[in-house]
Amino acid sequence: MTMKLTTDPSAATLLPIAKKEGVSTVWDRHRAMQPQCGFGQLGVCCRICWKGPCRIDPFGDGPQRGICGADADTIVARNVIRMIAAGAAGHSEHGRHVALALQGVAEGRLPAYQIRDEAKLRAVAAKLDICTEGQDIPAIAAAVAKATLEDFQNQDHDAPCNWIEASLTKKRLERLQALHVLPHNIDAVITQIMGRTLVGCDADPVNLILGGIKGALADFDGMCLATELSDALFGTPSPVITAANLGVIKPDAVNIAVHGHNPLLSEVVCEVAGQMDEEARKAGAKDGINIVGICCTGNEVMVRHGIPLAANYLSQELALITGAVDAMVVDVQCIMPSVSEIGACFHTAVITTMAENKIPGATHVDFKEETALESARRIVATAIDAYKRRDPRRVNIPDFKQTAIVGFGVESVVGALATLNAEDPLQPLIENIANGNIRGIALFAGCNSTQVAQDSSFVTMAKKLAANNVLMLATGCGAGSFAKHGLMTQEATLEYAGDSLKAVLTAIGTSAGLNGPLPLVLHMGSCVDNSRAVQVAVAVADKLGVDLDQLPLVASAPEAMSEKAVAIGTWSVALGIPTHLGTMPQVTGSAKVTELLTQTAKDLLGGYFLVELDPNLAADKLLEVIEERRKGLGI
Ligand code: NFS
Ligand code: SF4
Repeated sequence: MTMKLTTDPSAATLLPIAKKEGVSTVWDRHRAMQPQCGFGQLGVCCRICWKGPCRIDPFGDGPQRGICGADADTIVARNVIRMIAAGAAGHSEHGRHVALALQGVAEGRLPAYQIRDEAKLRAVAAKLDICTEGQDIPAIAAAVAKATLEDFQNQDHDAPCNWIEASLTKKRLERLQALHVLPHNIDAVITQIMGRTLVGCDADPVNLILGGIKGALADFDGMCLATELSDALFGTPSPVITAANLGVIKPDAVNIAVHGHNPLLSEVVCEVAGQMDEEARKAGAKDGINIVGICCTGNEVMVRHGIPLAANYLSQELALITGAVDAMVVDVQCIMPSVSEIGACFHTAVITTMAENKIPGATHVDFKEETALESARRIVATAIDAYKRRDPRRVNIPDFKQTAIVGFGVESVVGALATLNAEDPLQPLIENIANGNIRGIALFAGCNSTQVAQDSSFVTMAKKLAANNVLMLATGCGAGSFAKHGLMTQEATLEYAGDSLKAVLTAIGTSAGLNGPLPLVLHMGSCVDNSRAVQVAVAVADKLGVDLDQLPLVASAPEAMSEKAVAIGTWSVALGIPTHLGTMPQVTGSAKVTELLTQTAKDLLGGYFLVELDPNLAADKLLEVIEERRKGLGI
């Protein structure tokens, strides 16, 4: 294997140390896994029942049907929509926790939480058409929680989920309704996917994929509510200057890495760490407690509080190999099971917190919203304890960190634009798109994957799109890539943006008081915060009286790997957005499913998947798509 593994500069320091310490990393295991199974890669392996596993011969010589008679189209479609169901389950379970926490706060049951952003709560209530006149904050919170939980309970198939109805253009809702893909109940839709993909059920690939699209839209619903209710509880992001990459770990502090996804855990850990700082100093850490983020939890606390980001997905193990992380606290999703073993090689306490997400070898501190403060205190105390066992001779913190200006929620984007036109904040954006100063907008999302040299596709594509005057938004591990590589800085705008984009970013940034341009890529938050980008797009589309599939808007997940990314990509397509994938989706064993997702979708929904593994060509293709959309609008 001569492929470059990662472009993250920290790895150059830490991979040799991993080798010396005898610690295997994700890249070692990737190498050991070669060659990977071709049937799996094509999506034609079926393990849905115990007559199998069955696999379809892609060359046409061997079996063309599984033992039950399912062909490649059925098998591929079933496999991919099960991925969507899993992704939607992850996001909406996260959303359900937040909604239940909001309900608990409204009822005064959860001392660890409060409504930190009342204005946001009121805005959410208005969005959901909840009358707030004369109501106090707990009553509004209760009503918002109730309307949200209906999205998990409604049994009327003809009544779409509340959040999706409140979050899309009218035209898009009509189009999705006509295809019968609007979800009425998140849980029911996910259950239906599991049920229809059982042995001997739905075998029609088109019908299956439509069911998958409905599941993906349930995923979108879950994300919208997770994002907006988290803002009400923890604050709406606004621009903040912070830093990213492993250099944010401090040698003289108790370093606690918060990792996973749900802000319900990390917010309380951050708060309690502030209260226990003195204890850390007493234990000898002269810089007190230093919280750093990993993956989407990292993004959540980064955009809300400016907590520095240590790592995105592929470098989570490297954080431990620095030998200076005293505790890694995790909740759900994207946590490599290898972390407990690596933690044990050092002094690091790897702490799991969710009853349904444990890792052998890790310490488990059960985290419940009702007793969140106590659990957080136990977690921080465990970190301080571990710090005392740290071996300074084994500490290797790479000297890499980049400044990152982050925290661009819808409100702060609109707020920045309002400094140019208070009456009509979207006008400056629309004007600059119409006159071509901004050619289009690209949303970068999704993961890292060992199929791609870490971060390289994100960075290559962003530089090219920037030079061609495309405005860029980012979330998730994509945002982490850009932050680590210095593309969320004003300097990056000056260096990489095309002239007209640079002028627009400078005008907005200067008038918003940033003393210079906006950063080259705007960090909108975690993966669930992809809903923020949709909100901006919907506002623009509504103002122009068009639908989302007419806007010069594209999405890209150049290093996707998670089932959650499959769900997000699919709703992005369903909303009418051309969506690039830079890793090979496991569907190409069925020509029919591939055609459905990359071509037929375009007629049905306006959006479609565009697969291109070469980041340079991918950027070119997205630029072409943007120009085609501009032409359609006559601009
Ligand atoms: Ni999204 Fe976030 Fe990262 Fe991918 Fe995982 S952390 S929810 S799934 S790997 S972007
Ligand atoms: Fe094989 Fe059919 Fe069972 Fe799948 S469902 S494993 S194709 S027999």
